[in-house]
Amino acid sequence: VQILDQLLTLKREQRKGIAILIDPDKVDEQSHPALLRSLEAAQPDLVFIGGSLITQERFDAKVKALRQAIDLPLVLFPGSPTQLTRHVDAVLFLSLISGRNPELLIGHHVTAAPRVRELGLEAIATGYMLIDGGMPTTASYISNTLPIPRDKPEIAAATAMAGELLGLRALYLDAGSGAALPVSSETIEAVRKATDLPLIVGGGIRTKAQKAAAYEAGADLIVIGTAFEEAVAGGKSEVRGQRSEV
Ligand code: 1GP
Repeated sequence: VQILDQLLTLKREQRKGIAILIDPDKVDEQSHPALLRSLEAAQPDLVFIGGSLITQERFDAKVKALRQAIDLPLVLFPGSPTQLTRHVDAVLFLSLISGRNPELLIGHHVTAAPRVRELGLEAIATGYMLIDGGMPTTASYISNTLPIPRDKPEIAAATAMAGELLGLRALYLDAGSGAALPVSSETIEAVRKATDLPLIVGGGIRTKAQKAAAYEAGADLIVIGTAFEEAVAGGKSEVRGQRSEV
């Protein structure tokens, strides 16, 4: 339970954490030096691994190479039950509790459970909540679910409460990768008040102000994917008029 303990410690000590999300399909060994330099600059607490449409065999090899290069805890953020590998410290065992797709509430878990056990991975039961980020994202399209509307913090709060009552150990509020708008402070605050679980927040976070707002509203760990990828690619990129500060 080391990684869950790390999340609980972040929360208990009100030490705001950061996780960098790496899509193994977008990195190869040539890009490792740039990746490592950017990780050094970002100083994350955790590295999340996951994302795109990648075959199982290549996934395993890519994550193994990352494991050898990166001296930080690696946590799988799986996009499908085939994205399991022994070369990580833990897996977010995600239930998409904002949606009503039974495969993502229990089906994939049944498929994945024997392999998670076999690999001896720490599995962190996580209530994953997609929140509308102003545009359709890969996550809402692939999961075939509707996100929780941005302006309905009470629905997010009730969903989070249900997750806690069901025994989940962490919550992840996600506006989806590359979201136009990150999860609102009102939604984060409502969920923070509704539960005691460690709170992970991601999707569309690019600027220092957005990070600070998420922490201020009650996030324990924020997840940065797209803005980090741009930093690795050498981009001090201008996106929607805001300079990426990650
Ligand atoms: C997506 O929360 C993560 O699941 C990260 O999102 O790529 O927008 O940073 P970004």
